[in-house]
Amino acid sequence: MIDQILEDIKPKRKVLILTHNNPDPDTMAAAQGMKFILSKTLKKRCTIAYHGLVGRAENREMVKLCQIEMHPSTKLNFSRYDYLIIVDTQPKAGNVYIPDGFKADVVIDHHNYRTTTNQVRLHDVRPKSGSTSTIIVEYMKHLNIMPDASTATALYYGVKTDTVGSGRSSNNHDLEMMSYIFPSISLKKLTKIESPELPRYYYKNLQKALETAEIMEDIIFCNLGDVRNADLIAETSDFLLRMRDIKLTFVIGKIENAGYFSLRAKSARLKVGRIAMLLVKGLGTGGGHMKSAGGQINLEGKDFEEVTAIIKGRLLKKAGFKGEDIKKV
Ligand SMILES: [Mn+2]
Repeated sequence: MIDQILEDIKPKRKVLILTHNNPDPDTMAAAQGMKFILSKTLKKRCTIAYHGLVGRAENREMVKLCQIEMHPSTKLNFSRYDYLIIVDTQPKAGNVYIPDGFKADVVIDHHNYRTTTNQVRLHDVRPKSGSTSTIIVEYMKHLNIMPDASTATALYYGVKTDTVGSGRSSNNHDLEMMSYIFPSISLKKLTKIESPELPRYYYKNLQKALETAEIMEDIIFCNLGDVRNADLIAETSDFLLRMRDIKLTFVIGKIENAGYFSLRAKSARLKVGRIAMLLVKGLGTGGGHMKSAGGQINLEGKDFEEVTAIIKGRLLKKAGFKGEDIKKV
């Protein structure tokens, strides 16, 4: 696929690489990796753009230490670019900002294939891949190029956080790709990325999460209300999932006019990607993988608490929980 992509880009002048909104390490690393490939093979310079915020302290550290140059897409003039690549998401997934009248030329992703993606000329969508970074490293291996230390560290962390790091599904191929770039990574940078200093609001959020979390047998439901960034929701979900005897966590929060939620499971059997879609049917968009999923709800004309109650009802119904005996942490 990468040969085809490179052939297609050759005559183009300005390439834009888009991450998904509120970018995570996988999408940022994939973007940085593609940028590296294009500069190495075609001597092309490209721009990386994102929408939303980089929330998690680890991710901010990664942007800084791996020198990922990203621009807010809302401040960008899309018509200045003649080629658009989207990584770690798909055009109609609901978590990527593309202005009206613009279309993606290439989509590289590892989420479930969306039928609307067949409108994109070149797409490499592999739901079996643990991360999009895995696919990018495979491109590098195929092209016989080695990333620089910053890019390698970013890609390594990208694969890790989407697979082994969070206990999500990974396969041998992901591990093979990690070992391909391992000799190039900076361990010093990686260590710093993995244990950054944390802001005060992180602890405030944690306090709120512990106060509001409701334990219902093996499920935790947590409404954080207003949050500072969407990553805090996913972080809280991951954190609560570590509790003994808990199988599933659902965490929801609100940022301005949108609700965001994160669904996590210890077992891949639960297929939370599908549950996420079901929970927000008619309300918003949701999706994900076997153990990790999320989604967003446009709250214009809707009440956040009402929407949350509907979703909670659906979740409990799906779990077969009657709603009695709700425990606190
Ligand atoms: Mn990913």
